[in-house]
Amino acid sequence: MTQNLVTSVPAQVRAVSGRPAAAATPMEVWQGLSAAVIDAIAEDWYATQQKYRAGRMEHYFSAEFLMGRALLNNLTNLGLVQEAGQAVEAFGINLTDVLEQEPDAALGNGGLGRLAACFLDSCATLDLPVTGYGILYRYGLFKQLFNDGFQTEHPDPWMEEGYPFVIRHEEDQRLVRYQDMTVRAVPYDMPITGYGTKNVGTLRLWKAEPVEEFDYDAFNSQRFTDAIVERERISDISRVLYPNDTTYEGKVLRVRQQYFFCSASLQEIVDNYVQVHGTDLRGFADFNAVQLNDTHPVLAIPELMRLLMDVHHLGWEEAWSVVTRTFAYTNHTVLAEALETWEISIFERLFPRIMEIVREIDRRFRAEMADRGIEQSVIDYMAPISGDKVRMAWIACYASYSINGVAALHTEIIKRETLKDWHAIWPERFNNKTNGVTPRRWLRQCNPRLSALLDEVTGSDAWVKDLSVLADYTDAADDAVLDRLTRVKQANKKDFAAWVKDREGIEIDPEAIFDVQIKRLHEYKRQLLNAIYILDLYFRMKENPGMEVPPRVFIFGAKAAPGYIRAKGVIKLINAVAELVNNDPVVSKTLKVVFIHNYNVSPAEHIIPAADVSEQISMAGKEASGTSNMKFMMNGALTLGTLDGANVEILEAVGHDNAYIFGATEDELPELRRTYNPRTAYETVPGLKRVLDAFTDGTLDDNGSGWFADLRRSLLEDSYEPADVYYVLGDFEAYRSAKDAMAADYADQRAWARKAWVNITRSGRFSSDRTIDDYAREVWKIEPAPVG
Ligand code: NBY
Repeated sequence: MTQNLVTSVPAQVRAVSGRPAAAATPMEVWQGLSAAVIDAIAEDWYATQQKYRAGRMEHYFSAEFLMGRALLNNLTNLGLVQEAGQAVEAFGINLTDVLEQEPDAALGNGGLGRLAACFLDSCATLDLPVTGYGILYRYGLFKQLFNDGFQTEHPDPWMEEGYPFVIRHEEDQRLVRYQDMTVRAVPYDMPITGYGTKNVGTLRLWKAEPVEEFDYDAFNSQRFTDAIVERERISDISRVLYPNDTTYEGKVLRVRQQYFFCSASLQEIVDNYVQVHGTDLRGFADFNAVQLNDTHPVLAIPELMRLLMDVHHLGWEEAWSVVTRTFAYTNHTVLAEALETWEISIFERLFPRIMEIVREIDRRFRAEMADRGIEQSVIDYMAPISGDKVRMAWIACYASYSINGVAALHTEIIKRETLKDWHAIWPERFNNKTNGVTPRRWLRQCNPRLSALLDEVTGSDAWVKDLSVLADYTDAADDAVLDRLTRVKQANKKDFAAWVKDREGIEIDPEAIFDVQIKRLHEYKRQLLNAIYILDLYFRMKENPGMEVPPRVFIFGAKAAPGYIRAKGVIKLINAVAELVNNDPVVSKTLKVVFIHNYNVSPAEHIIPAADVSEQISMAGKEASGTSNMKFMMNGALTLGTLDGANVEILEAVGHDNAYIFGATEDELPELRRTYNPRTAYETVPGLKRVLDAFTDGTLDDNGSGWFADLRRSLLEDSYEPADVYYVLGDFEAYRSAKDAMAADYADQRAWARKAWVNITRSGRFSSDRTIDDYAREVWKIEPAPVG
């Protein structure tokens, strides 16, 4: 680094604001400081790109990258936090206020998008030649507000005030051709710094623009509106994350998006291969691998076939041989959405050549399967084309050399059920890659107090790059360390209480147990089970005023898909429970319910370091992995969970004494469900009837929406789906016992701190560095390529 931030920042702030640094707004200071960071890494970033393009590379294709804020993350990775503080304090502004100016880059829905972001951080830190490719959405995931306790959605124009962490590279633009339009794909690069390394990775996000700035003919012939409409149709492609795909037109746009970033990225990767390695494309897969983050980028498969055959003149077999050595596919769910399908008519309309290639893949697949003697009904089920639909997951399974699940249990389930026919034919393609999260953002950066304690206990910051070193210190905690840990948590909880007061206007007691469930709202994640527990506890306390109840704050954060009415009903229900509990003069002394609105990456950075209890209560077999479970563990919260997803592996790491596990297991559920009658649970499990009746007897108000009656019905009555699909009432008693026992255990602070310490020190396996090292060695076959 040539310059110190203390000298470079004022100059950058002046350049951005046009006034002396001391007169700039906090937003302008954020802009200036961010520009100074880009300035500081520019040389290394360029050197890294030059180095990577010469060797074997991995390309991570994802429709989502949930990056969150960039500035503090970069300062942390570069070791510049203190210096940045000095730089801005010199002209009278505090670093925290500057950092709070930054919008979250919410270019993802949830775990899948955040996983991609953690992976990029690990790749940079491990000096691995990996580039991310996605879409520069102008609007990220909707902003959530509550109106009378109902979720309302609002646009998130996150870049509108300028965003220094993406840099436009006009010179690298590509054309993406559809049958009805040709679009300019302009890349915007985001630098991905690593911790304690000069390497700087890249996330390349494509923006759609008209080929010609303006259609002057249309303009001149008074067809002004036509000219604008066509421009807007093109800009629509990168306008918004997940346009509603329930209508046909919505689906067309979604497919356009998918093809847009796949085509632009592959054109660039192929061009780079030609520049560096020459025009014989048969060697492409020796230097390039592409990881498909779920099925959203699967159009890359026929698109690479097209580029190899139509542009570079390979024959089908040669091209197919390259393609099937290039792609690897990650599955993220066993729910029906894993099996993304699109109408053939959409493909025909947008890109007939791609459809032609898909038909040929289908034809050859059927022939190959028949040769193998596979039964016709099985072939029909597995074929890329079925009726009027193209099945993206089947194309992915057929063309990929690697297929992975995201936790041990999940991988077993996809082998046994979701993808069982594939596994029967190609077992060697299947492998597990248990998810991980980056300890830079999710510990070093968001929890400076715990970070300092770990530095002290271990004698260095080596754990930040190798979290597994903490395992050596599980037994090293004497009472003094445990008491320090307790004080760290208490201080974090105080900060969080102030943050909640400011953001949500609710007072909470930092001495209470902070019990947290933060994740997308889905029936299978069972936020409803948590809400039922709270209501039941409320009624128990009303019934028995002398009951000893450990003080607790129940904290939620969740967005529901705008069209998922039942999920929105659960949000409204939790807000109604919060209203009831928080306004009860007696119960509210002991219990509070807080629903953090607009849950996102940066709220998570405030919540997780303050959490005591991590709610991971999905119905067993449904949560592929979960990743918040890992973030909580690293920050010393204890898991209250089912044996689902990566919870299973967390339990293996910490042991039964240090986690609270309850409920039916994945292998028990089919048998349990055969005889399960939720009505019986309702009538016989003490407390359940009272709670479910409160949904509709006037205790809770759904403002006439009928949503609470629908929730109650979904638990008790068979309709187009059986009653209580997610076994909420079936698991209720086990959940209540485990949660009550856990709350009682909190009283022994020393013992609690010891459990928390075990969780922290055994979290090494859940660093995304471990996950990425596994991908790099076993799937991508790439080596670290450090610069300088
Ligand atoms: O991926 C999540 C899984 O539910 C979670 O268990 C896992 O830990 C995580 C990372 O592997 N899946 C997820 O977040 N999925 C989505 O966000 C998503 C996005 C798009 C669509 C469906 C699901 N889509 O249909 O387009």
